[in-house]
Amino acid sequence: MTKNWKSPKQFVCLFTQKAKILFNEEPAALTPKKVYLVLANLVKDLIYDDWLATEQRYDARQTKQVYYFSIEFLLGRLLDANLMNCGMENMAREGLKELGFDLDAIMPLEADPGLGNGGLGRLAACFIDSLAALQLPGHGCSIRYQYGLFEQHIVDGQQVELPDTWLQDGFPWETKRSDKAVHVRYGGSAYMRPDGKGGLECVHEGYSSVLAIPYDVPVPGYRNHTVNTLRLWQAEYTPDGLFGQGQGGDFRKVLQYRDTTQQISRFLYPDDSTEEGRKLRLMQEYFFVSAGLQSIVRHYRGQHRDLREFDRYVALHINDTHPALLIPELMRILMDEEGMGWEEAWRITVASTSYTNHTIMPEALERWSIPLFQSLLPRVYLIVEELNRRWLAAYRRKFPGREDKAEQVAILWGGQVRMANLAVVGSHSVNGVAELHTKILEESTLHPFYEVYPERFNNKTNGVTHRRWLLESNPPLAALISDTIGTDWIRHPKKLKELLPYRDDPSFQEKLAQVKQDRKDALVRWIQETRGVAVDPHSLFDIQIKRFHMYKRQLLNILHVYSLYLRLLDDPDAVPLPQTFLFGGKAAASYGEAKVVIKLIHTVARLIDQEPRVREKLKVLFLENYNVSLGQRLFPAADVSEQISTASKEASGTGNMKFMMNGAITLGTLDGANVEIHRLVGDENCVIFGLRAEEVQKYYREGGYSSWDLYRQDEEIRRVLDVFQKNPLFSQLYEDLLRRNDEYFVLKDFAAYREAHQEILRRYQDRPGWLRASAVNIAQSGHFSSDRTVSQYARDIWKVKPIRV
Ligand code: Z16
Repeated sequence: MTKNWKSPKQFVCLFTQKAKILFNEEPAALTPKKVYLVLANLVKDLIYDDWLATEQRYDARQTKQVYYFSIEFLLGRLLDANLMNCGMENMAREGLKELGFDLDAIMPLEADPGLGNGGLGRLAACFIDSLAALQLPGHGCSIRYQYGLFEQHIVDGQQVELPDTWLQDGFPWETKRSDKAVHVRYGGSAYMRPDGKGGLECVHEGYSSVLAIPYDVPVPGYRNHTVNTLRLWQAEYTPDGLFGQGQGGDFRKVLQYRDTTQQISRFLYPDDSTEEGRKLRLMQEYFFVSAGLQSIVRHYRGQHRDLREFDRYVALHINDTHPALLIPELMRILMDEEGMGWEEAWRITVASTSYTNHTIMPEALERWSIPLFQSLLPRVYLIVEELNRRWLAAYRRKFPGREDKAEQVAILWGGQVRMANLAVVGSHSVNGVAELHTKILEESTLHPFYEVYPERFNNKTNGVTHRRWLLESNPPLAALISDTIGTDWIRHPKKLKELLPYRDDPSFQEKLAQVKQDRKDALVRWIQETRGVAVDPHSLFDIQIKRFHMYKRQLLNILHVYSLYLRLLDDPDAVPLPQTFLFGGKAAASYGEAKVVIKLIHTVARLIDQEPRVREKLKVLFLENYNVSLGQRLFPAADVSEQISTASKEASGTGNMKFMMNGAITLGTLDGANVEIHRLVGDENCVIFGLRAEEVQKYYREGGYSSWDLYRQDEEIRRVLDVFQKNPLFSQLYEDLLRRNDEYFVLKDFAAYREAHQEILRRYQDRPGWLRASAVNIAQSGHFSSDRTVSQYARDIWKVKPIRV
């Protein structure tokens, strides 16, 4: 095996060999997809030696390692990223050229690994990239879903969900490790009995067991020989997994067991899905947590003698509450399998575990019905029950007579298991994902816990990997930056600040303008080729791409576009320059209102396209199936970044950071990390509008405002809402805004939003001013690299240090 490709010639030789091994074909006979597969396998060969060496080094140094548990890892394509990290992109390009292939035509053939649905999953992917880049010993742990979130098609302006068959042609980056399989138990019954030594022991019997098989994906650092691991677990049926009943001859039970088992790692469920699939989702959560922990403890046992030192060598992180069962599961392993007592096991569990909260939306805080939980996980339930008993007893001693408060902090209450409370009680660190979000956690959402454990709470503002979102997605901008300030910013993104002195430099501005135009032209060509739609590359590109959710207020955006349409009908000069409004994002299959907003966007788009007086000035385009690879085309082409959530609702946002890195100007509310973007770039370099978080929360406390009054007072709002007459479907939105009193303050913020857009147009017409703002945003975006975020987690929470390989 070779450490590196020394020349394009050697590449051609290795490629030819690999094509023979994999497909028994000459390179010239390969289909483009096979070219991708051969190349991916060659790149994996490059990584293998370092992968093994990294593991050996961690073991030899007995270093503390982090395991980041997340139910999603939204990786995006890996060929480009891996070539970049190995520094072999040019060699591959040259070599392929000699063989008659074009690397840029091959890369889009890779299916997007769709193991996530939005911000939380993409954050996890950025974090493992940064861990490896910083040479930190940290690994990901998740599920190998056979189908990702659905593939979104638009039919007649409406979202249609098709299965995302990302695994169909295989996933060349993974390695199956059957030898490391473990068993995960479900069902049966559990009870305590005397252990004959004066104590109690637990008996768990009649359970079924599922085989968990790890598939490992290498995570290479940026040209540093560190290769960490993302371990994805797949559920498999085992003939002897069905306790007792298989032999009894009830074959229907056996078949049913086999079906359920195979369902466990079949689908990724959208976060906000309804009843359907809830039980499977709970099975999934326990599945990867139990499998992951068992393999971690087994590895630990091979390295160290004393399990009481577990927390010195292992940090376990739970990304949102989905992996929170890690807490009772670690207790189970330490007590039932390792014979530890409750106190000692609890000390180790809390000392090892840390938790990140990603939302304050009450409906997104997970709760499980106790009967479901208990029947599926009887042993784990006993532990949660005991934990709840001890925790509430201690809490009541501290706040005697305050049952109102005890109710808020209980883990078991009202027939439900509350996962957020479990996560907070069982972790030594609880963090929010932006300053404002952490403040709201401390002051309201998790306030009763903050009173007891103020030292556990801390903020870690999100970040994104500038390697993927700038270096890989926007090569011309990366080249301009490197020509201007050198290449140090790639390893030290804070150094992007060295661009600040160039913000008014006419020659720099000229080049920056060219780069933006070049990325807009590329996007326009791609839209023309793949969607058959023409877009004016010289119009202002205003982009909102993210999951569809009412709090994110795509509705505000499209209603405003409709108001522009109405104004242009009256006065063709009402808008000073042509604008293109791009939308992208999926609505959860069960989220009716969000799907109606998608339909509304298409309706407005059609109205505009059919109106000659308007279509020269306005264009609305919904790009279907928004995913990581589409994002990589869109962020670089944006002039304006729409970040318009109802203040207090968006925990952080991370798209806002990707736009900023690519020189777009934020048009946003003071919500999530927008607050920090605004503080860094100042009023001159972003446009802020709307209610502040405190005002929103005050309204909520006082029962809201009257949207009817606003409707009566504001003529433009009245005219705009007549768009709802176009289709009876939209009556639901009308209900939301007026009869149900505009929960997300769409109408309340409308006038301020209109003003903000006018401000954007004024600024855009001042070219030097706009380019300066763009430069300042790029220069300040280094703060939002996930390298900064992950270093803070490593130092403050995980206590891990870099290890050179
Ligand atoms: C998710 O993507 C987020 C929160 C959540 O509770 C569940 C999911 Cl699947 C998002 C937040 O909405 C977003 O503000 C934040 O930037 C992102 O998580 C990463 O922290």
